[in-house]
Amino acid sequence: MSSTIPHPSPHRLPQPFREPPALSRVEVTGEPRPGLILLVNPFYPKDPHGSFGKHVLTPSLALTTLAGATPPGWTVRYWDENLLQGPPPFEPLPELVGITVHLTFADRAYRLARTFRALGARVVLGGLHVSACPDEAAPHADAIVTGDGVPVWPRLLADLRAGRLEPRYHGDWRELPYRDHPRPDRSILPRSSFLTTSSVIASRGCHNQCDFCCLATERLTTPYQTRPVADVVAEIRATGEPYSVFVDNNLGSRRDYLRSLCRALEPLGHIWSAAVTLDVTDEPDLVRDMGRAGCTGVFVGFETLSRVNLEAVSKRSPPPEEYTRRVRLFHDHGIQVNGSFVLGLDDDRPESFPELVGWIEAARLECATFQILTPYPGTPLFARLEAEGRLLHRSWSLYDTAHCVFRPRHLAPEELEGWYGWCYERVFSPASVWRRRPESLPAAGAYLAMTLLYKRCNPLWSFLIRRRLVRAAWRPLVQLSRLRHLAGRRRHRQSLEVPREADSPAPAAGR
Ligand code: B12
Ligand code: SF4
Repeated sequence: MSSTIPHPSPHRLPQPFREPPALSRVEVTGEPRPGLILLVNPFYPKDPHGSFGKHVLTPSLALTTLAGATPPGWTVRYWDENLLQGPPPFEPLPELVGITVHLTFADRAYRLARTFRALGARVVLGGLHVSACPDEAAPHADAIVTGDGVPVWPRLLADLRAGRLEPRYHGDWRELPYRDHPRPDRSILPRSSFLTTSSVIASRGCHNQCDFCCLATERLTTPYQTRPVADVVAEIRATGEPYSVFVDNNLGSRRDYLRSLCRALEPLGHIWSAAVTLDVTDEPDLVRDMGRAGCTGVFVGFETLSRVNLEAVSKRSPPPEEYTRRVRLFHDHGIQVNGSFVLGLDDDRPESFPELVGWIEAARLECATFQILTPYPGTPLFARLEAEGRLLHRSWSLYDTAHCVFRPRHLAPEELEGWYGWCYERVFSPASVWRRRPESLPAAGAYLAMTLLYKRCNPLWSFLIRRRLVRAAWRPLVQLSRLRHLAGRRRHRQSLEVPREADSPAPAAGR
């Protein structure tokens, strides 16, 4: 084990990104207002190594989905504490407060629940962490919801009206076919606070089952399901946004579905990004279709450069020696790549991290996201590390992928955290941003503007978020990207001069 622990320079984390808004002086005199529902996304501390802008790109779909499933006769309000506008409004006091809970902000969610209940509101908790650890969440709420919230929500509201709210509800993932789910209600969102309110989901589940992924959690293992393509496209159109983010865990899990989606999206002239697994590049013409359909960026879980690591976490993925060629395929079709990497897998050693960053630069990944391996409760990884006596604690707020919460095989925990900071510092440095610029000049200009705003402007983000200027700041860059993408597409088509039916699945078809 190396004794050299890298010490990345300390980052200042402004107080609003570090601490939740105070709840100490909450006083409410009135009774709960009948029919008023408040949906809350609790505060979580931000990672000083990452971009603060990341948290205001798109809203999570959990709360808009519940709003969409709310029957008539209720008024729904939305509050996201991460938008830095203070704690949720307590006046008028809602009849019901619904809080979404992830493990990193479970403590904050419980604190909010306690406060609202003390004032006389009823509180329902749901979300990933409630599904993973229902017994922990139950004492903090009047009711908890595990599994799919959509089929349960109208039932729960009817029970509340009838005065027979139950302490636990479970939504089976197959209870309501995915095609029959109501559309999320985005009218509750503060539009100016997000880059785009068009976060969209088309599928759930994944053909892989990596042992660290939350999809491997008991009660969260969803059968693979897709929404009808026409519904997804109509929903995107209705948002009126130029840019959408697919929040599917893996939009590329079923390639025939992705292909149909691309064909239906192409005429919209819209741009979008999505998480896909690298194996979509098995079919180069699918990547070409993605580019033509407006895909400007993909989030790809490469995870590691080590084959041993890939096998150990049961990730079925193309081998690392093929990564560069496959990245190039995305680039050839105007698609930027944000690579996601898990640090601290059992085959990782101190020399793995400089090697990884070296590869990221050589392959010119436009963006990289690092996560320290984190055992989410209920996953096979959690069970394994627990059985091996390698878990350091169960302080969930530190299970945020920026802290090492287990004993890595070949590194000390603090050494791994040091390498994590080092990787971000290197990849966000001006020299590295420059080295990874796209080869074409216009693309490089857009990339540099976006990257500098996203990665190098954390003090500015604090100002933009508080003043609700996020959308205004991003919008010109988004429009520019869209116009550039459309122009590129037109040039591409002209240079090919072959009708779509004649397209060959060979890589050359997209060049
Ligand atoms: C959008 C998103 C973000 C956004 C916004 C997150 C936020 N909290 O606001 C951003 C980019 C900021 C983000 C950041 C991070 N994220 Co994130 N993110 C997502 C993503 C892609 C989509 C979330 C979403 O909209 N899902 C769709 C909704 C409909 O599903 P859902 O939330 O499960 O809700 C359903 C049920 O759970 C239930 N439900 C949910 N809430 C409630 C509440 C009530 C009252 C009821 C009744 C029911 C209910 O009903 C809903 C409908 O069935 C998910 C992956 C995914 N596809 O879910 C990852 C995911 C949630 N993120 C994850 C992680 C790890 C992170 C980061 C730590 C990553 C990082 N290294 O920075 C940070 C930390 C942020 C944090 N502490 O939350 C993990 C969470 C793992 C875990 N076990 O907690 C996920 C699952 C990705 C993954 N596969 O690993 N994320
Ligand atoms: S490929 Fe990605 S989404 Fe699928 S199981 Fe693995 S980590 Fe989860």
